[in-house]
Amino acid sequence: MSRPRNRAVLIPLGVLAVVVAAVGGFLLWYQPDPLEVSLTGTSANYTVQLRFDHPTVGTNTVDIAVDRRDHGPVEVDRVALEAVMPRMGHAMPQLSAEPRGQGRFQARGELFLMAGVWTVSVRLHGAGGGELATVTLPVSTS
Ligand SMILES: [Cu+2]
Repeated sequence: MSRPRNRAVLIPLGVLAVVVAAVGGFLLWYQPDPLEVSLTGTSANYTVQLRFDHPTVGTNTVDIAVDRRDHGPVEVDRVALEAVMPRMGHAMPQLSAEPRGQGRFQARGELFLMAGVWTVSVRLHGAGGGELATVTLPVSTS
């Protein structure tokens, strides 16, 4: 007469199997892009998040999210990036970002001349004047 006891054990095991399968499936499905780099800088009034699809020598795509530190309305209508490599004295021409609405911008172009550590200055222009946020990141050759 051990049947009821077996069933009491089997049901939790079944639930466990479903949970394990769900978690395993999620882990197989969720693979963050290993080349993507996300960095956050701050200016006087804004938090600026830069997301590089792959910071490399050559053409880069950078998604820029500008949010007010006090959560107020974003009054930035123009954003430009300037990359420098202090160690070797390299400075790249300014790269303008395209506005995508609601404090979101996208820049695409040549930012880095060579592999190594680069500093990117984000110039924010708006009704309230100009502000600057800076991030530093390693850049690879490919
Ligand atoms: Cu160099």
